[in-house]
Amino acid sequence: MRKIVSLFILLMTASRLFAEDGYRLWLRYDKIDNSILLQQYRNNISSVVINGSSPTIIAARQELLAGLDGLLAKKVPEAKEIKNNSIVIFKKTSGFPETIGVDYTALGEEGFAISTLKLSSKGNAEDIIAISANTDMGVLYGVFYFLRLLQTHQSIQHLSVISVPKIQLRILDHWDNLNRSVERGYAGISIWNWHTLPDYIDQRYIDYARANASIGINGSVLTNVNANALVLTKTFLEKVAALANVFRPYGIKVYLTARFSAPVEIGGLKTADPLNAEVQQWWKKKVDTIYQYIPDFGGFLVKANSEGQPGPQNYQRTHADGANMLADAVAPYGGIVMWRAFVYSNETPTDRFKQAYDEFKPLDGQFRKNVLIQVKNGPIDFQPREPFHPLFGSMPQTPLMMEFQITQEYLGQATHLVYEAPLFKECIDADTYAKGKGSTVAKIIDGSLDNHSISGIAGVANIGNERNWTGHPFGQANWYAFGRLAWDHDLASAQIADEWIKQTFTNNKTFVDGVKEIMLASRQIMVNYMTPLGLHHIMGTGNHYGPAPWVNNVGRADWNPVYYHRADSIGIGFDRTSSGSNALSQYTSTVSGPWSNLKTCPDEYLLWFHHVPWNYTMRSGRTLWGELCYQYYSGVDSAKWMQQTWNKMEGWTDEERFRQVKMLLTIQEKEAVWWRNACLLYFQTFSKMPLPDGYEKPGHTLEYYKGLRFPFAPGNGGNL
Ligand code: GCV
Repeated sequence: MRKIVSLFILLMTASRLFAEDGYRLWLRYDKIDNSILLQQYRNNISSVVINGSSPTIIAARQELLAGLDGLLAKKVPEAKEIKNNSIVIFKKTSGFPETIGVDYTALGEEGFAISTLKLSSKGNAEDIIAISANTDMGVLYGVFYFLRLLQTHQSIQHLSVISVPKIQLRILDHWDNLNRSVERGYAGISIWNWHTLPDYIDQRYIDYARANASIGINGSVLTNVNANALVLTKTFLEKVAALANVFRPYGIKVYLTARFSAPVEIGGLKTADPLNAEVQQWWKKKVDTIYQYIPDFGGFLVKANSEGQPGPQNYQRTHADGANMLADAVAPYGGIVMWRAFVYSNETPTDRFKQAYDEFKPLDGQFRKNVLIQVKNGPIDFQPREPFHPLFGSMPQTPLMMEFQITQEYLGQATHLVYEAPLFKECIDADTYAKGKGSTVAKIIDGSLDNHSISGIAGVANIGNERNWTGHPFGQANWYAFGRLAWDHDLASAQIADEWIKQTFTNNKTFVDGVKEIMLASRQIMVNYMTPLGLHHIMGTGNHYGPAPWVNNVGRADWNPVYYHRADSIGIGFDRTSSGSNALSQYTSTVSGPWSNLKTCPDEYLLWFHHVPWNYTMRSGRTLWGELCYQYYSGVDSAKWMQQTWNKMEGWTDEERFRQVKMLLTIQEKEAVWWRNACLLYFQTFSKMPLPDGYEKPGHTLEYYKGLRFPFAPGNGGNL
């Protein structure tokens, strides 16, 4: 009996040792489980030859050796000399080996080449795989790419890869507070442990850098845009420097958020007026100090005169005055300023949709060369579906950065499986027609449409200190997809999903196909059960959790859902045509033309732009009310389908994550029902129309849904 108990304990311990907790993300490097392929790879990789000794090359070496050890389940020796089937990694300028026929001018600072070739060594022509670049960072990116080929079971014969990022600044924005709470964070507290920094370097910092480098992210804004000036004090700069030291070998620069009133709050000045000489001097000195601590500091991200944050308008100055003052301070060091266009004011009587454009478009051409204007993907606020922001295409003289939200503030937070690549792609691929057909948002943010010398894209991170980093295991896919698209916005959502699943779970075809299907459908499914037909901003107040289209009592008009859906006895939706707020006039006529006309406006944007009668006949032949019901109900049906499809995956992946996702999909389905019932019961008080026959009746009354409270829902951070 004792023996059986010990065996049981041993087995339990062993299974715990190998438990798949998600910490390794997509960098798992487990043994290739296809024996034929494994043998081929082993035959093709006999040794590794590494030229160089910089910290970045050391990181590349470690990654490559660890990756090969794991994937091939054998120690691949490091060799000094090239042999047959060596993998050779080197920087072009190292002069090793002399020439391999790669056009290095095309690779720039971060690109890389991976080539299968014959190289002579001591008179023999050896078959090798060369991973080379102009810079050490290019080499590291190449190593990650090569490991991905193995992880996703691709051929490594006849390689001829050239990969160059399309956008220069590929940044994660952390909305992390100094007390470690994370605004709109759903995966625990901040990974930055300010209390134990700078002396304690958590392994997570290194793994964070590895994960980011593996997908090409090269910047990290450590702090919340609702900023705390204390991060600019020496006590914190020392801690920031410690993180920068960890990230540097991985090509990641650190950035900080600059609180505009810092000169007053921590500098003892009476004003933060950007045109005041003392204030300018204060920032210059502050920047000098920052660069003493962090010589490659990236620059500042600023939220100003938005949602209560201080800014230049407090002193009757413009956003350009504010941004330029900071830009002048960081310019001598090569730093940049990312100034956010997310501005709207309750006091301004115009539609919130229009306000960023109204404020920023007139400033085009007035910003310094090292300023980028960071624009959210939609004009309101990261909703499940938004039309692209009208500033894209409207400020040709200014580099515009994209700001996506990876964290799922409005997308079911950390309990809904929503794969965001299709959402990102929809926006990136949108055509602004600013310079005729083909003037896509992608070309604006990569700088090619208007020939800008800097370009950038940011994603608000979904990372916290939960063991698996993102709370929902599929949240990792959104971090991954952001990085991959930031590197190459032409990649397809399906390809990104495919490679993420293979690296994160398994290459098993049944699993890959099934899960990919769920992922690719998930965004539209969520739109259907939350905000179909162009509804937007109808979630709970403050925590933004769950449905609350009835809220009409928040202090500011533009924080109330009723401001956005405008339901009344006639119909529903926000008239943004010329007979309404005329926000559509902010787009080129090629874009606004079809959207302005009720008959040609795509269904998915309908209620963004039109107040539509309840009995209006839709393309489907249903009335608007009927269509709304149809979409909400099909959203719930599809959420059920996601569960059923996932259930078929049992046995194809580890039990631990299988069960985790299964439980989360149950929550998602329940919440989809909640969204559907609460919204339809509420809108029915205006439409006065019945639910179509055959639809399951809501399980509760509208009063019940209205009475639900969630005082401790995560991510609120004390802000709306
Ligand atoms: C960081 C929305 C969010 C806020 C966020 C703000 C912003 O309003 O709810 O939490 O604040 O956007 O992007 O600045």
